[in-house]
Amino acid sequence: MSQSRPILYTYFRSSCSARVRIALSYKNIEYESRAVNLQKGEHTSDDYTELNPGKLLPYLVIDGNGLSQSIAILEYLEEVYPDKPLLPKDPGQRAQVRTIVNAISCDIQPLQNMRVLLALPEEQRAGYARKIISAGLAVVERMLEKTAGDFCVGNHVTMADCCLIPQLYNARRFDVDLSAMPHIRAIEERANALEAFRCAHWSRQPDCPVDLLSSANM
Ligand SMILES: N[C@@H](CCC(=O)N[C@@H](CS)C(=O)NCC(=O)O)C(=O)O
Repeated sequence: MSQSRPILYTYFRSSCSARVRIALSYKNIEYESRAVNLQKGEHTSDDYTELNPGKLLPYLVIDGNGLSQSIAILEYLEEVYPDKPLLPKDPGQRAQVRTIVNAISCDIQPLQNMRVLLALPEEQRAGYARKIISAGLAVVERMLEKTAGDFCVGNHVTMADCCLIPQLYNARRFDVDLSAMPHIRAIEERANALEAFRCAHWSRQPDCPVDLLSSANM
């Protein structure tokens, strides 16, 4: 295994990058951050596109591999760094974790991604994002009624929590009403009490502008 520290290309506000930040921190894998400013379009630069032709964050260089797609990265970390597992042993519970992961990473986040919002007239963006996230999280809340313990599936942190908590950053940014989602709010509170989630929070990233810190609910 390579001796050098992994390098994570990330942006403070990227929820997909946050999934990976949480998993790395939870598994105590030290890494270096390289900020790529989405607002400035740095993800479309030639240098970044050479790494990740998808022009999306995150991108992780680890053990001689260059990996894109946050869920593939979570699966890699789970396979190669099995300590502090992010998947339960029981196949049924593993499927529940992956169901929630997919509900967020396939059915919510892509619909409210930056490139999608930028395709809309500016005055429609926030309302559209709020609607998509609200409807998607309502589905997740229904799933959690059946699967949750202290966290999304049972009483241990899993990949599902690595995906849910960053999606809630976006929910709060777009003023989604979470009052009818008690499981989601309880899991958020428990997760945010853990150092792995705290240090991965958008407000704790070196590239987070100082003027946004007052809006951080941490
Ligand atoms: N399926 C990809 C999605 C990655 C993604 O959408 N990343 C966002 C930030 S969270 C991005 O880079 N957006 C730039 C854009 O929309 O052009 C993954 O899970 O890694």
